[in-house]
Amino acid sequence: MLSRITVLSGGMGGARFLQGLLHGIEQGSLPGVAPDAQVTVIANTADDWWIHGLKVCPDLDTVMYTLGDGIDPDRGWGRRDETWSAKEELAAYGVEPTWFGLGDRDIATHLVRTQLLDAGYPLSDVTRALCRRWLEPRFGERLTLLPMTDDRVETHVAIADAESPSGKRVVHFQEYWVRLRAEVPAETVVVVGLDKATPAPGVAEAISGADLVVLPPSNPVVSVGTILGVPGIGPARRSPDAKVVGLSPIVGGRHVRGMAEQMLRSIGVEVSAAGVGRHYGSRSSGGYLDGWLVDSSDAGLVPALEGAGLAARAVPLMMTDPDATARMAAAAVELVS
Ligand code: FO1
Repeated sequence: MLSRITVLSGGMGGARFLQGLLHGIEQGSLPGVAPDAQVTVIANTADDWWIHGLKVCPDLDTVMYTLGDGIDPDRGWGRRDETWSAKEELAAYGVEPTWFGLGDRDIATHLVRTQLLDAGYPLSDVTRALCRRWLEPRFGERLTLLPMTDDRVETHVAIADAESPSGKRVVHFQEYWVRLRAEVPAETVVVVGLDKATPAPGVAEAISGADLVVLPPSNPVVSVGTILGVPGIGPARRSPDAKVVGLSPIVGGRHVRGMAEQMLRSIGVEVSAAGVGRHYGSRSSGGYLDGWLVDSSDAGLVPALEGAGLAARAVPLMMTDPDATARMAAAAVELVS
C-alpha cells in the first residue's frame, strides 16, 4: 500500500489534480493507496512577485485556497466572493501596475505573509502558519504544503522589443502572463536565483521518503521544471523503490489552460504529450519518470512513449470534477504499481 505521496505542483493544474487525489484517498477509490496516506505538496515559488510592498505567492496560494475551499473556481486564482476596492483605490492614485489584481480578501494573505517574512520567518514557516487556517482543519497531518525553497527565485522572460537596443526586453513572469497574456513568444526563460536555491526544510525528505512522486498536469517548464531545477530536488533525491508518474498537461497538441505551449517552444520541446513525456525522460534513460499518462485522444502516442522506456497509458485527462480527477489519480497509481 502506498502511504507517502509527494506531488510537485504549480498553480491551477496541480491544485485541481490534488483535489482529485485527496478526494480519491478519502473515498478509498485509489486501489493500492492507504486510506491514511500522507500527501506532501512541493509548490513552485518562482512565480512569486513583490508588488505594492507585498509578497504574492500565486502557486502556494492557489493550492492553499483550492484545497481549503477558498478559491474562486472560475478564475482559478484568488478568493471566491472577492471585492476589489483596494485595487480600485490604487488605480485612482495612478499607482502601477493596474493590470495585476489583488482582491481585498487576498490582500490579507499577502499582508500576513509579508509581515511574517519581515519578522525573519522563512517562507516555509510562513506557509505552515497560513495553512493552519486553510488546510489543517480539514486535512490535519494528512496534507503538507511546502514551498520548493525558502530562497528568493523569480522566473523572468526575455521577449522581442524593437525599441530596445538589444532588440529584447526582460519581464517578470507575471507581466509576461498577466499583462502580455503570453501573446508574444518567450525567447528565453530564466529562473533568477535558481542555481543558488536550496530545498526548503522537509522537501528533500518528502521526495526521498515518498512511495510515489507525481508530476501533475502543471506547466512542465515554469512550474514542474522549476521545482526539479532546484539543486538537490532532481533524480538524486528519489529513493530507488519509489515510483515517479506524470500526467500530461498537453492534450491533442494543446495546453488545456495557461501558457505551456509558449514555454515548451521557448526551450525547443515538442508541444505534445509525447514531447513532454520524453522531456521529463524515463528513469531508465536517466530521466525522472517510470510512467506517463496521456489523454485518450493521444492514445496513438503510447507506442512511441513505450519505445522511449516509459510505461504509458491513455485515459481521460480532463479534470472536470474531483471524481474524474480521482480516476486519473487511480490510473496513475495503477500504471506504476
Ligand atoms: N492572473 C491574472 O490573469 N490576472 C491577475 O490580475 C492575477 C492576479 C493574481 C493575484 C494573486 C495571485 O495569487 C494570482 C494572480 N493571478 C492573476 C494568477 C497568476 O498569474 C497565476 O496564478 C500564476 O502565476 C500562474 O500559474
